[in-house]
Amino acid sequence: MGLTGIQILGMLPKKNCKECGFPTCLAFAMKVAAGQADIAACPYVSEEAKEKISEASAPPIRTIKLGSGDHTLAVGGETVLFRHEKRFEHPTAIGLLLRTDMAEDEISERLAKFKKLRWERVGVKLEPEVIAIEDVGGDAQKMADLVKKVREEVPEAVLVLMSEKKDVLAAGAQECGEHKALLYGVTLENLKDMAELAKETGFPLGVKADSLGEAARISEELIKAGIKDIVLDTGPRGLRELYEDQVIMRRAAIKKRFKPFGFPSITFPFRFTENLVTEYMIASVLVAKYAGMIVLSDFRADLLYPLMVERMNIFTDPQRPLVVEEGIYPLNGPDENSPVCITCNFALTYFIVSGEIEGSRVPTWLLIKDTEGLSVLTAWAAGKFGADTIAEFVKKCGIADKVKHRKLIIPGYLAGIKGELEEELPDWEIVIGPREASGLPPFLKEWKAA
Ligand code: B12
Repeated sequence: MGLTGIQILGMLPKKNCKECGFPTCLAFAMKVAAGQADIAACPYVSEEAKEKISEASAPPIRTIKLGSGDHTLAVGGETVLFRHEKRFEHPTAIGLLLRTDMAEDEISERLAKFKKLRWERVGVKLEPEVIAIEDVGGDAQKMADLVKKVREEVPEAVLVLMSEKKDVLAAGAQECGEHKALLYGVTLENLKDMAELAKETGFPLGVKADSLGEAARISEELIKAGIKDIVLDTGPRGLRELYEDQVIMRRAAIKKRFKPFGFPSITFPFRFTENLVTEYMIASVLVAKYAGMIVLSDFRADLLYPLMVERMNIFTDPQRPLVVEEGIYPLNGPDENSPVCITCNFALTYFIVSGEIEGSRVPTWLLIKDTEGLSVLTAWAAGKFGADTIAEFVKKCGIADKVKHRKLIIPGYLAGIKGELEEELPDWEIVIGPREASGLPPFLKEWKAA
């Protein structure tokens, strides 16, 4: 169980030095207990206390980091059973399968798909992250060659290397260098060898079990052997069992703090069907309940896209609205005579307004002001989209250098701030636009710079 703020305070040196960034040790302890500050920020806490507090405040499901640098992928780190209790932390990683016995052409075709099948939706990138390479035949050189090819052609991909043979995984790991791959294939038989390999490489291990009980046993043995980074596969028995395993592991880790299940899972839906559509349906269940990683037998745009959208929706933070970046958005190729509109950075508002402007084909500058994801009127009511903040943004954003005229079109719902805004921006004429974005196309077509 986590420690309370008072328990943490008891372990601090209580100097109230403020070096942690908080005014008192008590305030700092409360933040650490709430998971909003890291105990390492205290320069005077003893190593022993640091370890105890870090351990107690660690998420019940360990965060496993794979890859390297800009291409680091985190899985796990979950703290709740249901998203509305707080949020889910790390989206289920989606991967594509390669096998060491696949023909060159097929591998090239798959790598091309991996690079191509990515989208952007409401400002969020939808991208697969993982390539899993399965050893067929136990040839270490073949594994090394394929890992090398994948690293060269898609350096952004995080790798899962699949084999029950230590030398095959070691050869693949060698080609990864610093780019941490998941070494998948730990069984009761090879456990000792694999634990050694994990220690040599510093790479996480993937458990390959035949049942929930066996997964717990292997996990327990690995923990005893000093392995910290583990990913769990409970094995292919049936679809129902697969689903139940995910739920049981999540519940046991979060409700009972059962350590052997305190790790993310990896799943392979193709083991349950030969039909690709069914495979993606299984994957969609696993995104919702609770897979850490899913490896798919193949990528198909029409199946991958909805899976990615589902993942995006489940892993957004319910307490934070989707936002777009503050800035100047040129729509339909505007020039120095084109109209200038302003709106908030709530993604829903942005996509409605920009969609209408794009549809009108009128070249337009759209200014997006950061309102912390609130809609026009909500932001106004919250003091984030009033005359003062809009004026400040218009002055600093640089739009005055892009247009010759000085006319700013504001949302019709903000008509009430016209006078105040003209006082704040004396060089600008404030034009009240229509209330609804659907009124923008006829409005813009009528618009004249002079
Ligand atoms: Co509120 N909220 N809300 N709210 N909220 C409403 C906005 C409203 C109108 C409800 C009411 O009383 N009738 C009032 C504002 C009253 C007023 O000022 N006239 C209101 C209030 C008072 C509040 C609170 C202050 C309540 C409180 O705490 N006392 C807080 C403030 C938040 C804070 O302090 N942090 C509050 C909170 C919320 C939550 C629950 C957080 C959500 C916020 C969700 C979000 O913004 N991300 C919330 C909602 C959902 C709403 C609600 C129901 C819908 C807002 C919405 O999402 N609209 C409205 C009621 C309503 O509007 N029916 C109340 C959809 C988006 C797309 O609309 O941004 O306005 P939009 O964009 C449209 C137009 O403005 C136009 O096109 C878009 C589509 O047509 N448009 C244009 C947009 N940009 C541009 C640009 C140009 C140039 C043009 C021409 C047109």
